[in-house]
Amino acid sequence: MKIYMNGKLVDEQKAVVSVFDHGLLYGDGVFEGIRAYGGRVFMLEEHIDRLYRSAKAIAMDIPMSKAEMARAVVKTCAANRIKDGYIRLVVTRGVGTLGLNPFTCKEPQVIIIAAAIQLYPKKLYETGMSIVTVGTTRNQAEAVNPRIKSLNYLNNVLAKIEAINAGVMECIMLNSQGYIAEASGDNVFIVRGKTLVTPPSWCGALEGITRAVVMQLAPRHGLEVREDVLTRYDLYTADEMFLTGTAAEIISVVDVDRRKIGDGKPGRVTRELARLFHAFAQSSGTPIR
Ligand code: PXG
Repeated sequence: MKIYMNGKLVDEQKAVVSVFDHGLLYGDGVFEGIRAYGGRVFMLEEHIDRLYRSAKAIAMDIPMSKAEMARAVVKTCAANRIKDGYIRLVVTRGVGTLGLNPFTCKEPQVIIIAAAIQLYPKKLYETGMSIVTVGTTRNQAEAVNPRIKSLNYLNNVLAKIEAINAGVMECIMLNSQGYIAEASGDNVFIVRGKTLVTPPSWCGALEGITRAVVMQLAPRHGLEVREDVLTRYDLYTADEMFLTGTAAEIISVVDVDRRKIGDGKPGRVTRELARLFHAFAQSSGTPIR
């Protein structure tokens, strides 16, 4: 496998990071997870825009333009003959001293990995997922804003540990006020009749790209979409519920905290949206060449 590192494609064995990189020492950096479908990179511009917003939010200047970054992603996919895959784009603060001061770091490190995708088990897309709400609350916007896709994912890792210890693969994180924020690595939607509702980013949600695609597709197919504050009441009483994410795509949730959502089976609206999403994903994107 060839890895893109700071302008060069290097062998996997040679793609190594310094122990003095603040990405390692402090989780100081930003990242993106991107998909390729049928030889095209899906929503590339949107991912790159979010990466640069995350970098700006942590006062980090990525040492290349957005257009150069897009070319680097495509080049890395081409070098690894990726048609359908998962791309991890990482920008660390770079090498500095052992102290916290990010301004000792000379230059951010840009790393691009293009590999195969690891999804939830296929069966889970047919049966739907069981999830739980967890005690670890989402980071407060005044601390590390959840809109920043930073390398510091401990908040989500702690939530994921709770989920796995409870015997499920994903969880719902609440914000410190008790409102639904998102899942540990996915956004949340509920379906009420012909309306989709998802928490606004100020409730503690990442502005997910898959979430944005769903919000674009739904109104073209007779569904209304709303951002609104949600509580656990809204989840437990929803007709349907699903999660969205680059890796997960659209996955139905059939119970939360062992309470059945709707009739406990993947709902009609969720299945239709998943179909529309796949059709859209297969028919758009930046060609890999
Ligand atoms: N919320 C969070 C906290 C995320 O990390 C999403 C929502 C979905 O956003 P997109 O743009 O992908 O639709 C993410 C992204 C994993 C994993 O292993 C998941 C993400 C990132 C890194 C790892 O499950 N999801």
